[in-house]
Amino acid sequence: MRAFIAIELPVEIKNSLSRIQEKLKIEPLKINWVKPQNLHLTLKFLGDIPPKQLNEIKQIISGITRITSGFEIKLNTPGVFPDMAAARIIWIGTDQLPLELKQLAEQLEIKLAVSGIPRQEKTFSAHITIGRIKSLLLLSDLEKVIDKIKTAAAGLNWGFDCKKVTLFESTLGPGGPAYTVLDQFNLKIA
Ligand code: 2AM
Repeated sequence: MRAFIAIELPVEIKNSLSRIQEKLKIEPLKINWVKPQNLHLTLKFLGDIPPKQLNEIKQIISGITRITSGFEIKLNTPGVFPDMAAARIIWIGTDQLPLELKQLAEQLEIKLAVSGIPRQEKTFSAHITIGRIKSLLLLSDLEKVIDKIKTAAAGLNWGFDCKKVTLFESTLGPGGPAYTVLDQFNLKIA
């Protein structure tokens, strides 16, 4: 089964992001916009795991979340991966990475690696993917998209309290992935 660990977003934030996506859809650009119900902040992509490993993974997540305090995250900046010249992913993230979030992602990497889950080579970057670019955009078009996100986001309050971590199964289908909650883990009350 394909699985990943993520932070779910409050419905108000999903709605705000969805409104921004709607504004950008009028552009004739080849971008797959992530469905509002699928918007999330990935902590760790597990890839294909044998279902019999699930309990072990849940215990690792539980061990980490139990000793990590909940935190507030402020989403305040759009960006792209890997860079403006070859952008494939459009995201919203933060330039104020909470220490607890950084530790959560690091601990998951370290402890899951012991159980044979491959480590992510890149350092953790807290982001919510909102769109996937299907074919390279002109730099000027991409700059327009990013500017529009900044304008649309100005004045919005995108802070939220993160109190739990979710383990998702991802099922790939012709209409895109469908995510199912496998389990949820409360963070320590701060
Ligand atoms: P991202 O969009 O936040 O970057 C569920 O599939 C999530 O896992 C995706 O939203 C993506 O996170 C992440 N993901 C999917 N495939 C991945 C891969 N091969 N390597 C790392 N992360 C991946």
